[in-house]
Amino acid sequence: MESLHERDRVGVQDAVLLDDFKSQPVFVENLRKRFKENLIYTYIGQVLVSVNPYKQLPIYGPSVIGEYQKVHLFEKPPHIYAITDSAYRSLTEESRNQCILISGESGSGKTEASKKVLEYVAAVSENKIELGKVKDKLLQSNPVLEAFGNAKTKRNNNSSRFGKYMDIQFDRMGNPSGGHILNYLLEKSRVIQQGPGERNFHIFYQLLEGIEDEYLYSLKLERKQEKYNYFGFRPNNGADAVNDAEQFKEVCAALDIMGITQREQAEIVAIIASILHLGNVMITEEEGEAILIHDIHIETAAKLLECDLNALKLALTQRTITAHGDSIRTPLNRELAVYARDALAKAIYERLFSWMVSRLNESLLPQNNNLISGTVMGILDIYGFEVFEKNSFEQFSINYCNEKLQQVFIELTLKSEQEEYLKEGIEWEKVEYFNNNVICNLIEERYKGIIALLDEECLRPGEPSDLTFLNKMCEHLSSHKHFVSHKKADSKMKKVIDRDEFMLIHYAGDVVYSVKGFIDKNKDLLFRDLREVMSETGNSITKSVFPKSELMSKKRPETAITQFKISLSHLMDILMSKEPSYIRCIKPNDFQKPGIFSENIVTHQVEYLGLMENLRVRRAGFAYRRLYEPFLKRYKSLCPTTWPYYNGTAKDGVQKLITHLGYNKEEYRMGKTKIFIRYARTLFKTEDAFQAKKHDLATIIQSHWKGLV
Ligand code: AOV
Ligand code: MG
Repeated sequence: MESLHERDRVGVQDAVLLDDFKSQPVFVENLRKRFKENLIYTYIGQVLVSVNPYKQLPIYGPSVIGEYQKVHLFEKPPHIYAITDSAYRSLTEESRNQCILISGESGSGKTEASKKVLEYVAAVSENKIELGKVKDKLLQSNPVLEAFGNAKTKRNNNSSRFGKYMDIQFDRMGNPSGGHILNYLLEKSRVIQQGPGERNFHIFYQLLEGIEDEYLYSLKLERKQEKYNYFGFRPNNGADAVNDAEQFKEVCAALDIMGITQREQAEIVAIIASILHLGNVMITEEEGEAILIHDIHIETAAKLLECDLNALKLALTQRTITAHGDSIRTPLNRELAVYARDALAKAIYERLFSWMVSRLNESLLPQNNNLISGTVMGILDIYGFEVFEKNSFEQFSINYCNEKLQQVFIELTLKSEQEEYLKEGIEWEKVEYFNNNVICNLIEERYKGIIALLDEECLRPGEPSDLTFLNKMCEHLSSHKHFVSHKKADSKMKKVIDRDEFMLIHYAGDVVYSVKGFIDKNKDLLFRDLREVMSETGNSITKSVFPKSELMSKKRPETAITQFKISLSHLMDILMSKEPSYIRCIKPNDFQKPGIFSENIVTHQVEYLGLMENLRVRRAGFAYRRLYEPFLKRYKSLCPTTWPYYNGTAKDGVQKLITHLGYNKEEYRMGKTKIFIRYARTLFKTEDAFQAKKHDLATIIQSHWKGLV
């Protein structure tokens, strides 16, 4: 721990130690002091707060990992390695499944944090050749997923546009034996359109920049980005441009390591190229009927996907409607044909992404089933809360996901901590906190939540439109405290809400959403004719992701948002069943620049992440708690009454043990089933005494055996 003088300069490493722990400015000032000294990590008890430095710091890598190995959380300066080590030990020593929950807004450092966790786990386990392969695969899944699932946004040059939950599976020796990835709702609209100054998914540029001339020529592509309609906005300047060509090499190498064959890789390249060509297919109209301009693009797209050119052209300009057993072909107008073309591009990309995840999962399957211990460490890295100038269905989904994650945080820390004190009969001061459950309900409540209203509108016959959906929301939700319609907005409000917009007061801030596109994006319609053509392609990946069975199915598929809701609810169950560790990421400024600590921006995040409540609960609470039985079992040898023979109750035994150890009254409380220890240092003393005793006993036994020999 730092000296008094040191603390003045660099602040305290655990906010629990702040004199004025109820003051938000004091908390933020502590973060600022540390940030200026490049100390980006601070604890609130067991929760790690991380402030994005936006520069490479020499605080990672093998030697630092070595320092954190098997050292108790509070014995070294705060670090993501310490949190990971603690989770890893709980997993290996006590067989408890773990999950590391990383949250924070867009650009705060979640994805980087998730990589550090993985890096640590890979480094601390044994170094055998066959294990090396598994670890390599776990690590190399990242560049692949980032190439296909990340993009430059206004908030983050490498923004995750999908949610990711990854389980690392362990063998009985505590070594990683495999992994499994779950992916959540990819922002596929980005394939056809991006906001000002933003880019399409990295892979498109990587391919154009990184592929050899000849290969590029065979795909009928050019390096010039302005040639492609699906790159709406040009990169604004080269200063923050990533090195796409170099990254393409890394991605190909990673695909090799993941066991993706050369043939599969060629098919992936063909699919990406075909999407670029599809975007350039020109469509005109004559007497209300769409006509494709026959040119190189449609021809190449068909060739790359290995499908029949005429069938593809037909499916893009006509639609088969089946009624009473009869099929009739009706022509599409230009607008619908453009819609169909874009829907196809988005669907191919989205399905390719899911295919990639399942292919990675295949490659991450544990090789030797006998050795699987069944314990896992999950890492959750989702897209962070985001607000742009224009927010649509995508931001709505992302922010909804963040609301759900905040719920898990509340359930698992604030609420459960307080409930435990009550249950155990330990006296303490109740801490008030904002429970965002009310917003989750507004969004997902049955029959009357936003999702229910949106689905109802999407599925009703007639002409549902974005505006009728908006009206419906205004009608049903206008009295809700967190829903604001343009009618409700008054002059005092900072934000202007237009007639086609609504505002949600999220836990993390107010966001105005435009309803434009909600219905289409939620319906997520891809005409059957196109799915049929795709199911017959020679490109085996495309063929497999558009299965014939889907065409046979009579069931109406769930809407996009309902699928998302179901998968999030499943995710919540997964998270709740594990022992959680938290990393709360904070973005220090809006410029993605090092050295700038904007107090306003940090304060806002501290507020909505509930860090002050977290601190108050923690401060009122106890650093450590344990059921009486395991506590006694571990430390009984430290007291002559409990060792070598003891047959009273565990609670009595613990009381005798700690009295013997000289715990004073302030240091602990006896609950109904658990002992609560206020300070970590008290526990350390006991643990040290135990280790010393164990060592002494081992020496005695050894000399005893030697004497016998
Ligand atoms: P995010 O995952 O939280 O945003 P990232 O992890 O992508 O944010 O971080 C954004 C950028 O900040 C990275 O590309 C790095 O340049 C920098 N950065 C983050 N953490 C560190 C660190 N520990 N050390 C050095 N630089 C860092 V989003 O996916 O947009 O929600 O959706
Ligand atoms: Mg990210």
